[in-house]
Formats: sequence, C-alpha cells, structure tokens
Amino acid sequence: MPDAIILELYRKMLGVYYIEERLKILTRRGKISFLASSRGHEISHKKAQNSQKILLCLLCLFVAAFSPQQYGYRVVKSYPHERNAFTQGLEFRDGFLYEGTGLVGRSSLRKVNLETGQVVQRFDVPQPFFGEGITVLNQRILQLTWQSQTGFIYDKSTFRLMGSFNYSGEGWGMTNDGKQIYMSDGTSQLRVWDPATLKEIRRITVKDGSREVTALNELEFVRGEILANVWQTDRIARIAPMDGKVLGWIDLSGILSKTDRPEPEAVLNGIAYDAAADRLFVTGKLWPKIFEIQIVPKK
Ligand SMILES: [Ca+2]
Repeated sequence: MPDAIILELYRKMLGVYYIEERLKILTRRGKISFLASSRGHEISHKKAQNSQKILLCLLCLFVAAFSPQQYGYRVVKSYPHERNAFTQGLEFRDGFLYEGTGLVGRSSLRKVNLETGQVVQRFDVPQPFFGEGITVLNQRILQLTWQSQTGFIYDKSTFRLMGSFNYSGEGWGMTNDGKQIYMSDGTSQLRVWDPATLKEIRRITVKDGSREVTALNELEFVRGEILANVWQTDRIARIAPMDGKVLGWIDLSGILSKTDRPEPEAVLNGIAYDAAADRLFVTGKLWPKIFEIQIVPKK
C-alpha cells in the first residue's frame, strides 16, 4: 500500500476517533444538560405541587370560612308531650306552650302546660281544614291550613275565632319578630307579611351557599335569626332574615329514640323559644316528648 494511502487512512482514523470523542463529549454534555434540565423540571414540578397544596389549603380555609357552621345539641331537660298531637306549630308565651296540630278531623289549637304536658285550653279546627303553623302576635294567634289557602285568627286569651284570611299556595310554618310575620310554604321561600294587613311584603329565598334549601317547615324567630326545621329531616337551618342565607345547621339526630318514633311521619316539627328565660324547645309530630336543648358547635 502506498504511504500516501496509509497516511490518508491514518488521518481518517484519527478523524473518526476525533469525531467519536467529540460525540462522546457532546453526548455527555447533552446528558448533563438533559439531566440538569430534568432536575430543573423535577424541582419546578415539586414547586408546582407545593403551590397547588397551598392553594388547596387556602381554598379549604376560604370554603370553611364561608360555609355554615355545624351544630349539635345537648338536652337540658325533657317534658311530656301528648302523643297523638300531630304538631305543626309551636310557640312559647307567658309561661305556656301554644301548639297547632294537623290532620283532617284532628286539627286543633292548644295551650299547653310545659311541665305536665296537660292541654289547658283547646279549639278544634273543623273539617275539612288541616291545621298547620301558628304564631302568637300581641293578643292574637294566627293559624295556617295546609292546602285550603285559609288562615284563622283567634283571640289569645279566649281562643275565640275572630276571623280568617287568605293566601295563595300552601301553608306550612309561621313565626314573627314582633314587627313582621314569616311564613313557609314547603319550598325554599319564606314569605314576609305585614301583621296589620296579613299581606305579603317580600320573599326570602333560603340558600346554603348557592344551593336552595327546600321543604322549610316549622319556624321560630330566635335572637335575630329564623330557625326552620327541614321536613323529614332532623336538621334545623339558622337563617338570616334579611337575605335568606343559611348561617348554620343544627343536627338533632338521635334526640328521639327509635322506639319513641313509631312511624315515618313522626318527624321533627316544632321549635319554640322562651325569650324571657332564653330556653329553646323542640318536638315533632306524634313525639311523646318535648326537649329543651342547648345548641353546641361541632368541632
Ligand atoms: Ca315555632
């Protein structure tokens, strides 16, 4: 082989070697660069994950801050309650309970001795009316009926029927704050009435966040809030009267033993407040007991 050719081959070999070495270096640099890039990506990824966790925590705190507070209860004392009373309205005035009961043929207005459960005064609502919520305002007692679109007005002392009034839709619960009457109709709406005319002034839509709370039943005005038990549940909503916002939920699960609750219709339905002594009472349809309770924030 001529020397020239040998020399050329030698140069090429050197070139290949040179190129191979350069490629190795470049590859190594590439790997380093790639590794550095990956490392950076990992670090960025971890940072993003941490940021997401922080955002999630902040979101949870935000949601918790604006979610209704949850409450349980403590039974202070229990009192007897007439077991056949299909309670639809309950208030406490001047040392006595005032109770409206339902069902056609069994509807009534009652004045009840809290301690003994004895009915001391009674008016039987004639058929075909199905009695619903009541409220005591000044010297009058108002009573709704379920689907007759008729309400009754009684003299508080004598239970004499003084008159009647009309409204649209169904009548469920009633309460008042001394200036306005609040009435429920089974939906998420509370109607606000002028006590002088018994005409509607405005309506409140009750919402827990953005969700409407339906089946609002018996009502009670307590320290600037409307309490409403939700039909067929053991829950009471604490409602802001101005805008209908649910401020809290009171969970009364387990307050009445299963043996004392004979049928599915025997649901929580009765809230009364003794403003003078700051006592809160609850009962239900056909419940044998009325409970004085304290509400306790859940942890
Ligand atoms: Ca009530």
